Amino acid sequence: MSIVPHFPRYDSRTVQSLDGLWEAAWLGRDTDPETVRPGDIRWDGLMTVPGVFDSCPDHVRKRGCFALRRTVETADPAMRGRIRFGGLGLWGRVFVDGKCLGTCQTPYAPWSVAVPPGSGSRREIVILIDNRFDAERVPLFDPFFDFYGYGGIYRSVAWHELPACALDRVTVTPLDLDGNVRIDIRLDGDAPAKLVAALAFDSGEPTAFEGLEVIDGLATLETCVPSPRHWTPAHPALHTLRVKIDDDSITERFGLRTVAAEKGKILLNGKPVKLLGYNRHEAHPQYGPALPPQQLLHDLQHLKRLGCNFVRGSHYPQDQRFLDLCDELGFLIFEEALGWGTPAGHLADPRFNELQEVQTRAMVRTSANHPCVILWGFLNECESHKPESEAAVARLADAIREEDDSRLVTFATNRPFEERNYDKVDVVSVNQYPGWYPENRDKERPLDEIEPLIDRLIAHLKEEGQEAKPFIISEMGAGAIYGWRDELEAHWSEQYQAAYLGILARRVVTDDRIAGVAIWQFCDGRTYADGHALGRPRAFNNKGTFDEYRRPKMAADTVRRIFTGEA
Ligand code: ADA
Repeated sequence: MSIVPHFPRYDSRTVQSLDGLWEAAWLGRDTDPETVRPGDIRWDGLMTVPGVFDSCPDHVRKRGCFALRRTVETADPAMRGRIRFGGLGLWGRVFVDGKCLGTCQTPYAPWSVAVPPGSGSRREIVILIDNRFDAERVPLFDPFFDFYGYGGIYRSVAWHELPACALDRVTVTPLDLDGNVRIDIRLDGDAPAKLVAALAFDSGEPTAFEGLEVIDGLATLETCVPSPRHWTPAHPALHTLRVKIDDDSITERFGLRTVAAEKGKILLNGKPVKLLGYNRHEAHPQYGPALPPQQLLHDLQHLKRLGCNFVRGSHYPQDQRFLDLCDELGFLIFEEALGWGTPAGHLADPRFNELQEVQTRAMVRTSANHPCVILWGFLNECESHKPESEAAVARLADAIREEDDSRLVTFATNRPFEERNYDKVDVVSVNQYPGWYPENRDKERPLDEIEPLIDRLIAHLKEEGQEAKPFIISEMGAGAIYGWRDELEAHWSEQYQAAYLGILARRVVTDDRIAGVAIWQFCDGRTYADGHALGRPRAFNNKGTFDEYRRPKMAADTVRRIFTGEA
């Protein structure tokens, strides 16, 4: 098992990890980041990368501008470079040797900046981070999102030195279960009209492909993987592909499996699979979204023990290290672009839609080789009952299918009875909270709302002509305060949550019309620290089956017994 460095690997170019300690400076709550010049900054602090400044003791809960600085010694100063970020937020700007090279407006999404050659081998990198909510600067993250919007570098950063024609990524798309694959070689830089590439699978000898036509930096071919092994949750076999061109090489890891939707079922390698799992935020009360690798692994180990095979990566592109682990442990993943409760006004805004498309394409391109990813999504709980949603949803669904036609497209709706976009998805995903946010507050036993609501959903999908599509419950759940066990067994008690998830889990495993569930949610997570926190005791979303330190509540055992078939 290998977690660092993750794939892809570039073994014939210089790559340096920029993770570690950086100089730092807090620039204030009122600073306009547009006016900041690196030469004016007084460096008086320290910060780690990855890391979020607003969880550090000196800056907890501050919103404003923060700067980071370090140098890198390049192996060859004449070479151009690229700095790759796994994800940052909420807004970031990169300067190299005092020159602004790029601005990131897509929180959590993979992102990179091109760096022209410098005059010497020592390059100075300065990153500005801003975590203020700002409709202009950060249109994709609204203050009403039900998870804390941290400021910092969430994931690993690396410096690459690039030849004139470099390999960006190579995507391997399984075409069938016999090992036939389509290979897309994406170049970065001066692409030739025809490409010569040597391809070697696993530890095999390279085979040369000559005269590959390059269109817009992309060369495509089809071939067959020797000794193909299928990737399944029970036996997650993985293959590697090394591609070598003149001055560069890349090793990608992939899995051979197919995904399809048929007669209301999700088919993995042609066989129906029921998705049993959780929504998971990348969150920890002290590190925010910058989780140490050990935590990523622990989270998956907890989920395995519960009998889960599925995670919805709510509500943003996932950490590549996490997806590497999911590939290795055999989890199935619903990866979605950043979004939460998007109002119709945003959905009608061209700039918002443009950035949505940018982050969605970046997510798909970056995660395309992970066999664990079977569903792509976006715009969690947008106002999909309003006409403005139609073009926005169509645009993202089309963009995904253009990037990758080998997975299923979905998005989580919380307007299932007024939904206007069922026609655009392969899988219907519904978020609902019967028995938690009650339809009728006077009802003596709110738990009795759960099953009738599921019945209504299934009947409604049939009326809408959506019966043939797999239907998953992409969110449902109840809050419980860790340690609060009470004889009334009311809302917020561990008993109420355990009873709730017991009803839900049992219904999902026994009902053929339900293709899967992502319970809301794996663990408690920080959220609103303002007036919205009135509905969120402790300023946490407490619907975790585990608390924020991953301590199990009563419901963990209930779910485990049902998902593992013990009860
Ligand atoms: C929504 C949303 C989640 C969370 C949940 C809740 O469905 O998608 O992020 O906010 O509600 O806890 O109410």
